[in-house]
Formats: sequence, structure tokens, C-alpha cells
Amino acid sequence: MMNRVNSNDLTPAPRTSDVEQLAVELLERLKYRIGKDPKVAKPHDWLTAAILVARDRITDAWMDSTRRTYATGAKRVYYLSLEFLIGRLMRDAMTNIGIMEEMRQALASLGVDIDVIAELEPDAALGNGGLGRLAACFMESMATVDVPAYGYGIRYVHGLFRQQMADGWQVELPETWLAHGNPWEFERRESSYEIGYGGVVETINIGEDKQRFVWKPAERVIATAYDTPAVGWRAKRVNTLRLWAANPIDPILLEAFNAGDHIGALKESNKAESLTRVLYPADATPAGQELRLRQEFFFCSASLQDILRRHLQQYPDFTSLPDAVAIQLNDTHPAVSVAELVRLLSDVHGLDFDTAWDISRRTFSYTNHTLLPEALESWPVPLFERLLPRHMQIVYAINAKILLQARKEKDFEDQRIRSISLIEESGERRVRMGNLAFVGSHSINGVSALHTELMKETVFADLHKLYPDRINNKTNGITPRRWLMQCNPGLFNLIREAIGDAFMDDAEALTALDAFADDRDFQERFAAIKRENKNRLANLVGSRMGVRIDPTAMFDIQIKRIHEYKRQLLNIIEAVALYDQIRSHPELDWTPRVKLFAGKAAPSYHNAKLIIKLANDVARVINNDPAVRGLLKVVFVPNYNVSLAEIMVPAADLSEQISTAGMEASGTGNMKFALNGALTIGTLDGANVEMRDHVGEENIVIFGMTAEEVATMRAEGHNPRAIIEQSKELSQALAAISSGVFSPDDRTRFTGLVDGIYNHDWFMVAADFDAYAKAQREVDGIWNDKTSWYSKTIRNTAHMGWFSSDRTIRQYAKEIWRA
Ligand code: HBZ
Repeated sequence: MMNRVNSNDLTPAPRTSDVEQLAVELLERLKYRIGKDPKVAKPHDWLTAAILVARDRITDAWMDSTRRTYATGAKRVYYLSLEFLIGRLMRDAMTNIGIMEEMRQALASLGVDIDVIAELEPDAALGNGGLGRLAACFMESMATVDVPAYGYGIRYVHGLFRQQMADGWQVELPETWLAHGNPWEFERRESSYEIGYGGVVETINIGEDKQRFVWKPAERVIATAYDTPAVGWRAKRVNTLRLWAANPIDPILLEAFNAGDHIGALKESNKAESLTRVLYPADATPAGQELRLRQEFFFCSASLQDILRRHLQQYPDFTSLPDAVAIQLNDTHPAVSVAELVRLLSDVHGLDFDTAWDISRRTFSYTNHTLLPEALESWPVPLFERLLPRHMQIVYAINAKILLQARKEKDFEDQRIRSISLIEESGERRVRMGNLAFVGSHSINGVSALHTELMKETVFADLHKLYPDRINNKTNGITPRRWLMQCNPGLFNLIREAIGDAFMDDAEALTALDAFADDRDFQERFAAIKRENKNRLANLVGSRMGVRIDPTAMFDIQIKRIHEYKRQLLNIIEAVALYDQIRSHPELDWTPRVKLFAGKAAPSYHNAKLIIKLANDVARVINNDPAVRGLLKVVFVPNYNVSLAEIMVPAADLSEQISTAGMEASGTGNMKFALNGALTIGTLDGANVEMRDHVGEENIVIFGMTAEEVATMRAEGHNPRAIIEQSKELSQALAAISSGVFSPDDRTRFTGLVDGIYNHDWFMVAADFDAYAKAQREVDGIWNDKTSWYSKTIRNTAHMGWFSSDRTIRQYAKEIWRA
């Protein structure tokens, strides 16, 4: 039995002096930094004041961390990522420095509700999805486990688009997170670097057959740093997220202006600023445009120049670089860094090529996040050469080195050589960024055990044969501060009461909860908290969408980017099949469910947008059919982002992780749901496999083909039509969708989507359907035995500690960075 303790006894009551002191600071910031009298201050002003108070306190710890890194000579880790999906920062920062309750009271004493102003903080959406959110969790965990680290990225003026629904279709609107300024950041004018593009390379003979190369770029822009503090748990360390903004060298062409060409005078300025204006909204499909390559080079060059400058402040030369510095490449987006570091070390700092290459390779490591071959970045040689002529030479020089070495290996025949080459030779010649990142790094890691094995067998099979020690696994994780403590305070406090505080510093201590999994009293309290979280989501859905959902029904949630491989379509088709069943057998005892979806589609991804429309069309029909009697509802919640996830995740009963096996590298949403006490229905894909190992196979509902079976079936060719015809439920559901039951205004709207399943079914929707539907009925069975349900979901929470990003970061630090 748990010992009941009043939660107020556990959280020390804020000291009045702290609260009063904070109130004084709030008023001071309001007056002198914002220039407002409290009588006229708007909620936004209070938000800014609160952030400034927190930021100032963080700044002391920040400077202390920097001093400590210098003093101890600790290795610095640089995380290069084109995306940091950090979301809101206020709650995170205040919780981690331990002033959340005091701040709540201080604001209250001034007549301000912290929950109201917290809602006004924009969600910094500088990322698309999993890869960007992982970078954000890593920033928090690196500070928590005391790794001196810098995140480097781009300060996009417009983050990921806002999603609006127009008649069920996704419409993209610009996102303007900087509209009210950004009190978190410090502009660092003094940290500015020149970034070049185009031009020519001059070769200078320096005797003894030696040459020097001088790149004379035709265009130049300035990169200016903006720093945001990244606070670790209990403010043990504060690291820096440094984002670059582009500025013109000449803000205005005065000659043109004076000649009356007022628009032309700003040409340079507009061109430079357009570089960091928008985040590319495609995930898993490479952007492919010149602007994207410009963005990639821009932030890599600025970051590397900054890293080298900092190194020289502390060390005499660059031979110590691999011991003092680790640079992690987040996917291939920063892979051009490999060529840029070699260039900076050799052309600018005078090292010979081989030394530069050796230092560089020992400094870089690369994380791969996808196996989809179409998602691997490559750039047309002519574009790469025009924009980065010196880097093109370096890529060729690296390639010559690698291929020469490979030729000496046994079994490296033409086919293998072609596959490891940095240049794709079939069709249009292209620079392969995945291969460049691989050969330029001493470590290449996947993000789940399965994904890492598949990397060795598929995309990097030949490079793995050449360098068998380089590929390693680092299973992803999530920060338990944001994804439990902050987003689910009810559950957090219940856990504290039950097992004490150890899990706050070591998430794996959550296993102590196991002892409560079958405790009826604990189950009831666990259920009550889930219910509160569901009420909150139901209120949000009601007020935002005007749809009533019943919090006593099972909340079955799938939230993530919309992708065919993630198979939202499988989920929707199952909803349609269930709808048919409920209508045909009204006498049966159906389990009330609300199927909730949220997620954005890449603006150019036609099928993904069609899937959103289908979800909305199906929702309209089902939700308005009295025959369903509220037993089934379907809701597509618009504008999925980090803040919405923080509300939906704690409210889930069932977590949908149903990607085609072998296609989801890891997933991290799966971990967030399980930690918050949801049951998972999922395939043996990505990190689901390891989740099953941790929670036990009786506490997760696994269905469908394995990655191996998918690969075999694809290789042998399969006949989806035959599979569909054998399943009455599936054929009826597909027929309904295809014939326009849900789209009476355009009966053929979804015919193409359904034809894709009949004709090739690349994502195995048909092949997995029956297993999925059966697994869903199994879920119903568990749900209807509430003690069994809560015993399983409590065990999920208990065994998710290993999936803390603190564990992931410790593994990176020990095994890759040696920090
Ligand atoms: O990275 C995701 C994987 O799909 C997911 O399984 C994994 O958990 C997560 C973290 O490792 N990959 C992405 O999110 N990829 C992108 O967002 C992306 C963005 C721009 C691109 C390509 C991919 O050009």
C-alpha cells in the first residue's frame, strides 16, 4: 500500500520572501525594460516581464557554466541541426530553475494568472517533427547531464506553417513567432561571420609541388548569432542554443537609392534576409532547391567558423580539435560541414589536406534518421559546383581517397565502388550527402536498435562493409521534464506520493511504480488523473472545434506528421469498418471510442493532404449519424504543434504507433504516450520493439507484419487485391470510401487513394488490416476490464524511464563524444 501524503507536504511551500522578491523583480522589469506601468500593462507585457525575470536568473548560471567549461578544459559538444522544435520555453525554464510555484504566486499577488500568460507565449516551431523535437529534448538533456554543449541552427523568421482547415482541407498560413519580439534571445552582433557563395577558386603554387587554394566567392552574406539559454534540470548547467540570422553586407545600395531605384536599393538586403526567412516544411522528402543548399551551407560555415575561433582562444592549434570538440551532424542536413571544415583547416588555417581530413573525421559524427532512399539528400553536381566550387573540389578529393582505399579491399568490385562513391553516376550526376556524412565521420548512429540493424543491411550496407566499426545504435529518448513533469502535473504528483522523489533525477527509478500496478486504490487515482486530462482535451476540442466528445469513452490518439508510411490511412479505414459494424449490429456491446488525429502534411505532399481531407470527411459523416449513438467519434484537431501535444499526450488512453514495419526509424511520440499511461497499439517498428522489451509483451498490443516479412513480401511481389477480396470488412470499407460515401460532393475524390491500395499497397495497409482490426478488438477487451487496463498502463509508465533522453545523451557522451 502506498503511504498517502498530502501533495502540499511534499512540495515545500514557497517562501514568502522568494515570492515577494519575484514580485519586486517583475515590477522592475515591467517598468525599466518594457516601459509599462502595472496599471496599463497588457497580458503580453506581463509575459515578457516574467520571462525576463527568469532569464536574468538563468544568466548567472549560464555564465557560471561557461566559466566552468573553460576552467576544466572539458570537451565541448556541438549539435548541428537545421531544426530545433523547442516549443514554448517559459514553463520549462521556470520548472528547471525551480521557481514555478513562487512565480505563480508572485504574479497572482499582482493580479496576473500565470496560466493565462503562459498561453500567450508563441510555440517556437523551428522544426518539422521528430528530428527537430529530438534536438530540443537533447538540448535539455545535455544541460541536465552536465555536458558542455552548443546547439547550432537557423533562426527562421517563419517557423513551420500554421495549419488551418478549410472544408476539411489543409491550408497553410505563415507562422510569426517573432511578432511580439523574443525575450529569450540575446543578439550577438560581435559574433558575426562572412559566408560566401559561388565565384572561383584560385590555385597558388607554393613550391615543392605544393599548392594553396583560395576561394574567391562572388556573393557574401553575414551570419549573426542569437543565443538562447538551454537550462538543465535543477539548473545544474545552462548551455547555449545559437541560431544564425542572415544579414546583407551592404544594408542598402545607396547609389541605386539615390538614382531613384528604391526597391532595387534593397535587393541585396532582401536576398540575404530571404536565406533565413522560412523553414522548409517537408520532412522525409529532401527539399531539393538551391535555397535549401544555401541555408545548409550558411549555418554550417558560420557554426564551424565560430567553433574554430573558440578553439583557438584556448588551444595553440587544431591538432587538439578532436580531443576538445565533438560535432554531431543531425541527419545529412549539415553534411556539407565535412567539406567546409576540411576547407577551413587547410585553405584558411594552412594545414595540409591529409591532416585536415584526419582531424575532421575524428571530430564529426553523424546520426541517420531515415532509411527511405528517396529521403536521402543529394545535390546535382552542377548546382553544388556553381554554389560551392571549392567544396566540390574537396568532395572529389575525399572521394578519390576513399575509392582508392576501397579498390584495395577484397570484394570491392565495380558495383560496390559505385554504391559507396560520393557521386551518384546513374542519370544526372549528384553529390550524395549521406555518403559524405558517413565517410567524414568516425561514428554513424541509428536511432533505434531495429533501425540501426537495417542501416547496416540496406542504405549503408557497402560502406558498413568497408568501415565495420563505425555504425552504432543510440535509441532515442524524450525529456521527462517536459513530457511528464510539466505536461502532466497530476500524474507527476501522484507518482511522487507513491514512490518518492528519486525518479525526478533518475527516470529509471520509475520502476518502483510496478509495485502499485495492481493496487486498486492507486489504480483509481491514476484513472482519476487520466480523466481530468481527458476533460481538459474534451474542453479544448469543444471550444476550438465545436465537437462534443465524451471523456468516458476511450481516447484513441494518433498524432504525428501525416505520412503514408505512418499509416493514418489504416486507422481511418478501420474507423470506417467499425462504423459499418456498429450500424449492422446495433445489438452488440460496442466500446465507446473517440479516434483523435492531428498532424501536418508537407504542402506539396498530395496524398498526405488527401488523407487529412478523408479524416475530416469521415468524421463529418460518422459524427452526424444518429445510428452510431455516440459510440464512435472521429476528430481531426487542427494545427498540431508541441503545445497541442502537451495537452493530447496526457489525455490518451490508446496510442497509435502503426507504421509499416521497417519504415519508422524510431518514433518518440510512442515514448511520450506510454510514459503518460497510455496503452500502445503498434507494429514491431522503430523503438516500439524496445518498448515491448521494457514494458513486457503482455502490456503492449503488437500486431502485423515484421520488417523482415515486409521486405520479403515486397521483394516477391504481392497481390493486395486478393488480400482485400478475402476480407469482407476491408473490401466494404474501401468500397465505401472509393465510391464517395464520405464525399458526396465529389464522389471520386478518394478513388485514387483506394486504387493505390488495390494496385500496389506499398505500405501494406491491406496486408496488415485484419491483424490491426483484430488487435483493436483485443484493446476493447482490455478496456472493458478496468483493473487489467490500469494494471497495464501503470506498468507502461513504470518502465518508460529508460527512454529518458538523459540516458540517450549519456550514451552519446560515453560512446561517441567521449565527453
Ligand atoms: O526522426 C524522424 C523519424 O521519422 C522518427 O522515426 C525519429 O524518431 C525521429 C528522431 O530520430 N525523422 C524526421 O523527423 N525527419 C525530418 O523531420 C526531416 C526533416 C527534413 C528533411 C528530412 C527529414 O529534409
